[in-house]
Amino acid sequence: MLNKYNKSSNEKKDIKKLNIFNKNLTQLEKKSSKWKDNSYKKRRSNTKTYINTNNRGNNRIKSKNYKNNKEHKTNFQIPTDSIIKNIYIPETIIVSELAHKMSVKSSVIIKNLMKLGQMVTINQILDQETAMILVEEMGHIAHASKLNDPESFLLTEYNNITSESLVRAPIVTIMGHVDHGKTSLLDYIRKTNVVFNEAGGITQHIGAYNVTTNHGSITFLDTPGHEAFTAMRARGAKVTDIVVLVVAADDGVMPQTREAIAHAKISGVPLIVAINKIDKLDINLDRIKQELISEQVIPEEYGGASPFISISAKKGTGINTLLENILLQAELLELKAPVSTPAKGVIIESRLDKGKGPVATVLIQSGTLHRSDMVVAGVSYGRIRSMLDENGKSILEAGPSIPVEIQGLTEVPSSGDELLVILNEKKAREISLFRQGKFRDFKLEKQHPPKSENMFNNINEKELRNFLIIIKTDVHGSREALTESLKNLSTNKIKIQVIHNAVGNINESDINLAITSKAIIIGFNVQADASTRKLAQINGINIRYHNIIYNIIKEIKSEITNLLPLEKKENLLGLAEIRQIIIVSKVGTIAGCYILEGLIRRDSKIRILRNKSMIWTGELDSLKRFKDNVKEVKAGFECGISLKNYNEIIIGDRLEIFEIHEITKNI
Ligand SMILES: Nc1nc2c(ncn2[C@@H]2O[C@H](COP(=O)(O)OP(=O)(O)OP(=O)(O)O)[C@@H](O)[C@H]2O)c(=O)[nH]1
Ligand SMILES: [Mg+2]
Repeated sequence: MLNKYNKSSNEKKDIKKLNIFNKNLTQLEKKSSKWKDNSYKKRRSNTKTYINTNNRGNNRIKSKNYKNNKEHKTNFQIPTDSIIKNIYIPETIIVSELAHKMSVKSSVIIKNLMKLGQMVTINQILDQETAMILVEEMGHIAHASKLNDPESFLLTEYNNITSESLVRAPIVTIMGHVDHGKTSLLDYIRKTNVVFNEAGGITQHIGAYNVTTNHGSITFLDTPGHEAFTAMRARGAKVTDIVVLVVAADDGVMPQTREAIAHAKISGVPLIVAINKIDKLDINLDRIKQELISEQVIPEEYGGASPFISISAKKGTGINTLLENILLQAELLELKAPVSTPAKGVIIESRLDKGKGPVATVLIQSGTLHRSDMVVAGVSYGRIRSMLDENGKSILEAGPSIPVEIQGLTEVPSSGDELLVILNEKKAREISLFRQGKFRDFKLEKQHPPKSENMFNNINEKELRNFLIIIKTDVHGSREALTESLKNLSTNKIKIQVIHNAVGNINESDINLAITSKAIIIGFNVQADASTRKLAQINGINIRYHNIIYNIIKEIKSEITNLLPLEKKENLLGLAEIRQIIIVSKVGTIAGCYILEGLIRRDSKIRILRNKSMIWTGELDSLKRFKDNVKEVKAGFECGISLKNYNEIIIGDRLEIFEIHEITKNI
């Protein structure tokens, strides 16, 4: 058709235009970075493309013009069927917005999506992929918009800023099983006493410290060893250069030792083993080495990659050697980072402080963070109001490998979120708002699972009981750890549902949620103010305050154990044989029995076996020896029994004598 029209017009001029147009198209194709599917090219070659210098992009008018022009042959214009547009699509887009971008009515989009098998409404949010397919189907060029990608924004905006990479301090994560002495080791190195102030003597947050040793500067991340904090350990291993695995000489390789080894392996970082507590008596270093070797952690002395250093965090033995080894490894890694670029870092921990607002610990990975910098971290953004080092001292800037506590964010970011300095405040707000929108959609989707799933839940509702919990914690990391640990206590009979979890004190809206949902509230290192407490009291809402994670887990575990139905267990007591049948008027049939094994009790249950098949199960009505009622008859004796509501016994029947125990199920 294209040729036909070219033929019927001022050919030379049009062919030239067409060439230019096609050239532009090729260039656009090249620019279309993400969308490399060639199918759209095929589709586009099928699309009718005419050139109209007077094009306004309205298909209907255009085709009408074309018709009219053909008929009247006056005022001739080259008809145009469609115009190819470059459409930039963010990660989510509302149908009406997409229609606007494509200069068509929303109904056109809805119809086209229908053809693709999707029923949507005008206000529906489309994901990027669907929107891009639709755009391409409609003959336009789709581009994945990078509006929400601050890194690419940074790259494009600041790629002129080049900065020399300088040597940076190694980031060393201390990992290991609970109580193996990780915090004590850091306390010795830092000459502090963090362990002393820890609730229950266990670490429940990631701590980040930069230490200047005699051998050089090192940044340490102290991770918790309790099993509940897997996510924190994984995060610790992700941002680190080196893992120091602490193994207590008196305990050896334990579950979280293995977990730490796995984290180090996944992250592909070198592992240094510190065998701790060597000041203790009765320890066997060879045994520990062997245990580690069987976990594929091979000491250097056996040709492996991991230095094994024996230390005592209590006495300070071997710690110098450990530090030397850390810095030696760091040297081999040639750790460098640019210093004078806008900072990039990772959120290690975050919390909502009553006075200060959102507070986050950030580990700077490259560039320098300045007080008053505008930053984006996850869904939050803001200008840094205050910056403190790990000792609470105010600082003005922090370079690579330095952990700092920052204030000034609009919201509490999540641990693990990337922090980026964005010089343009408007852009920072835009990115944050965009992410918040996406986050809301994601949350909504989670709250309203697909219908089929709902149906499935209903089917099981009768057997499944829900135990609803609201969790409020001081920091993001414990919120995550607690939520996961408690959810994992669910059984096939009781489902633990954390209906709300957030960082911050318990407030009235938590109580209101608990009232409507009948949930219990767990406050971890947080409080409730007087009015909240009163509201809870009036409504009989159960608030549990805790500061040690394993106490919460223990408490909830025992509560759901009590909710579980008791399990019935049969206990075989003995075996008897019917040797005589006596029918007594008004009393019924009495069986004269001989107890072959075990015993029979008055409250025993009986199963009658005839020719090896079970014919009746029930209870005793009476148990006698001679004429006396008795409580129990043992093997080798005879007795007379009558069965409750059953008389069809015959000589030779065997009786299995048993009792039922009700036991609490363990989870
Ligand atoms: N004898 C002896 N005891 C030690 C040594 N190092 C630590 N401990 C003791 O071991 C206990 C646990 O030490 P922590 O430093 O809290 O252990 P942790 O690995 O940080 O524990 P979590 O953070 O809870 O996983 C404390 O009572 C310490 O005093 C050591 O070298 N020798
Ligand atoms: Mg600790």
